[in-house]
Amino acid sequence: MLSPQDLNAHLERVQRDGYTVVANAIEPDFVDMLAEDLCRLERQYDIKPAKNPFEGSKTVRIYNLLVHGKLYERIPVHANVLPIVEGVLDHGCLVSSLSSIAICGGEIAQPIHADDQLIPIPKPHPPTVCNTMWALTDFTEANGATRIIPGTHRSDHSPIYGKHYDSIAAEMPRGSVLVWHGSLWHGGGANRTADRRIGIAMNYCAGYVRQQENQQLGIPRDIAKNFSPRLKELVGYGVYNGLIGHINKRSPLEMLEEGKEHRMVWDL
Ligand SMILES: O=C(O)CCC(=O)C(=O)O
Ligand SMILES: [Fe+2]
Repeated sequence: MLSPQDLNAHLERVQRDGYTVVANAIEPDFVDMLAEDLCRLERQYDIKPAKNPFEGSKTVRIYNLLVHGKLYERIPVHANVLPIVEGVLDHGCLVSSLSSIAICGGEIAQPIHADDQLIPIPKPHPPTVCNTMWALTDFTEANGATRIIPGTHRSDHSPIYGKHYDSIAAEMPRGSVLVWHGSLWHGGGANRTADRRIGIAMNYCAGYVRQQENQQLGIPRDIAKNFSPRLKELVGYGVYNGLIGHINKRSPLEMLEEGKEHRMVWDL
């Protein structure tokens, strides 16, 4: 569990550098279970690299992980990571997307980009996106650790797609989590080893921003109904500031929890 001092130090780093690394944030047995289950999904659904310049030609990505079992429900709410994201965005933040990214040997570096660059508002701006990368293997410069350019979250523009920029590798041991401001310039690294670099991309956005993966339509209601109360809010069944996301002045939580009423902005 993060101490208040640790939390503050991480928030200061995100503000100053655009990123922070939470070393050994995830329980080793949880890391094992996730790595193993991702292999199962890859086999079961015969998932292959997407083969486009952004997602790579030797990178296996599995999206919408919250439909694939209880194990994944523990990711968005993890106590060593979520408080940092809530500090960067606020408590009304949302799951924007939850996917795995396994970079296989021989993959080239992903183009440097900012995860919020398709949101057309002038930069720099307060964080509207806060993304995290869980290391399920060690992340090294050789195996494709995420490349980052510290401080670029304060730039007045996004990087030019496809252009070379000098960057550093966010190396971290297995079980660690990289957290960054959505405006930070970064990209997946090249993998020059024979082994996979496996990560979980646990991405969040502000409660007033559209989620990248449509969680309310992408997760069957029968699955969302059994989520923890916090996870229900995080996937979008809450209402931001008592207003944004309402249905006929009622919280969408009432779609999952029959008979329960939730306070809205009009009730204050
Ligand atoms: O795989 C990585 O390290 C980063 C991936 C990434 O930044 C993205 O797909 O947006
Ligand atoms: Fe990215």
